[in-house]
Amino acid sequence: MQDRTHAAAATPGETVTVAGWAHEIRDLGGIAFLIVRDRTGKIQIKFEKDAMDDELVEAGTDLTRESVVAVTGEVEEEERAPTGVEIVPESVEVIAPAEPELPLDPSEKVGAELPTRLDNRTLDLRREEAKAIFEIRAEVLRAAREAFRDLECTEINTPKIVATGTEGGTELFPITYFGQEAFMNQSPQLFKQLMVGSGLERVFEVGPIFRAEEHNTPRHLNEATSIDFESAFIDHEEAMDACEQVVRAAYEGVAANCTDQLDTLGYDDFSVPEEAFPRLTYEEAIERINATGELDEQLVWGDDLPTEGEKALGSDVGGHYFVTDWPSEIKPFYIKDHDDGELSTGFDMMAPNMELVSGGQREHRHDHLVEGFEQQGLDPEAFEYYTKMFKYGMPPHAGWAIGAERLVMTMLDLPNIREAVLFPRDRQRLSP
Ligand code: ATP
Ligand code: AMO
Repeated sequence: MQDRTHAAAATPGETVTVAGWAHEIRDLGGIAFLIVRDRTGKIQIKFEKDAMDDELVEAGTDLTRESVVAVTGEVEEEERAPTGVEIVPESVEVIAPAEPELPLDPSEKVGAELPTRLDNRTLDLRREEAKAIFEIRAEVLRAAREAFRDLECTEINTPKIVATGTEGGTELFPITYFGQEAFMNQSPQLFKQLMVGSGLERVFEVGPIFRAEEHNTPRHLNEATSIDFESAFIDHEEAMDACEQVVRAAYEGVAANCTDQLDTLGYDDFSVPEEAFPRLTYEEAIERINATGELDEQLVWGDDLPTEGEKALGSDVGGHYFVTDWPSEIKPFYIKDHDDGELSTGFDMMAPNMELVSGGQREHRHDHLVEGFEQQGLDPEAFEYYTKMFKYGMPPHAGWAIGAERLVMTMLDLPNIREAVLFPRDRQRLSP
């Protein structure tokens, strides 16, 4: 619509056409109001029955909520109107009527249950709170891309249909690829590493990852969005610096550009993490978890950190932090060990009660890499497309991946990761 004016831009004295959804219809007898909502806000349309054509009044008041309408009229100042202005209509057009029974009412103050909302995302995202989350998510990705530009990265896109998995064999989704076994990719890991050996040197990707997670939890998805970074000629410490830079940039972007959305969600104390994220070694982490006394059994060297332990340590530390120097045996084959072989350069970043990032320095020496495959029970031949490039000049390199939904979830303290995905994929949900 060429001549459309947004609700928030309607200025007294002008004759405008607003178009949007019938948010609310209030008939008070001699006077009736239609509230029209668009993405910028709401505006009141006033129908004074005695002073107006019956047809016009009927068009504007005898319609169902959530119908799409276009209203033309003069904008007037009106103290009693919710936004201080209202439109005195000359014409009302119902462009797309809505059925009277809505599966979910966007104007209801109390929201519907999450499954109903997810089944009707279009209507759900007419609610300001739900919409605000996705506007913030978009800002997070915009700010992250800008931070990657500051880091002089090139954005890449890698295949999502692949021949091999990388993050442990049990979590793959198998598919059939022209009669051949294939999988949905769990991570751009191997491809991003191949690119640091190319002329690009430093890359990032924002794209889907697919994991046949066993558990249905509030923080796992079967299709998630991974924000991946990989760079030649840096070590794990510099990778953690870059990670901190990108996460902080995302918070800064939201603080600067999403004040309305934060208001809508009721955050009056949204803050950008100021301090450098502490870097605890794995050994310190298990000692501190054991000292909280929150676990029934004490952790011993070599254990992965259990969810309860992560929570206890998160409350203890209080903000984002890294866990470094993990035992080599519990990190994947592509992570480089420290010289002693016992400890790895792998790291996780916690935010603070759940894992947000994994990364590390990579094994770039061909012979060590092939040995690592064998130690993990993987067939190096299946990965030949990857390992062979390590024979032709692969620089030392490091990188990491942030789960975009976890970043939004932890930033906004959302109770369920599904709040941060338009159309989540979980064990029960394959559509919409
Ligand atoms: P009439 O306009 O013919 O007198 P009425 O008696 O139904 O019709 P009012 O008494 O003016 O209407 O108002 C009814 C209610 O609507 C009152 O509570 C009034 O405060 C409110 N109201 C009137 N005009 C507006 C407006 N432009 N915006 C918001 N609320 C209004
Ligand atoms: P990892 O498997 O730890 O590491 O994944 C990185 C980050 O991605 C997010 N994530 C998920 N989010 C929601 N649902 C899931 N099922 C899910 N799985 C992962 C998390 C997690 O921290 N290749 C390495 C990264 C690297 O070393 O560069 C990897 O995939 O936020």
